[in-house]
Amino acid sequence: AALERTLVLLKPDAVARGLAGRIIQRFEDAGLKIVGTKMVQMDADLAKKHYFDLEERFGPSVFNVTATFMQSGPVIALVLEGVEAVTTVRRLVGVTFPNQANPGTIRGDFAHTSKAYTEANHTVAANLIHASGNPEEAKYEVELWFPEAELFTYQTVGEKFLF
Ligand code: YYY
Repeated sequence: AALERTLVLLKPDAVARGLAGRIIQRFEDAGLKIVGTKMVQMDADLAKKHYFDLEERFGPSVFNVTATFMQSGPVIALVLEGVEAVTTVRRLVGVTFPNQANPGTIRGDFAHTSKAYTEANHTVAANLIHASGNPEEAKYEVELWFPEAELFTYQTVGEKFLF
């Protein structure tokens, strides 16, 4: 079981709805460690780099509306560290479309519809959260969002006193 880092974004809907604290609480409760965080207004360039494969996966309208949605307000970016952090975070987040996400997941509990933001005839899932899909994606995304100087090494109380 490997120690991993993963990128999480609290999307504009999560920030605007005042859910940041409660969502971050879930990650902390699960034992994940925050090793970087900041608030960011995304621009088109960052949206393109972050979602570089979305257009080829789903077509230009999915990419365009997602990029527009992601720039509609500030996001809160986090790098979380933990044992198998990438899959652990994905399980806490739930599947892409909130109306299919299980109860107990962030998307299942805090969003009930995937139809929240429509543009150019495509409706994007305003699904509160982005989380890296696999370790390669996590490496790319952590490097894209956080220079080394913005990532921190420290011991949690558990690491200091319990393990
Ligand atoms: O990793 P995850 O966010 O669950 O989904 P991805 O397949 O990476 O797609 C990224 C993002 O694009 C998704 O969160 C919503 C949006 N999207 C969409 O609105 N409609 C689709 N059919 C596919 C993706």
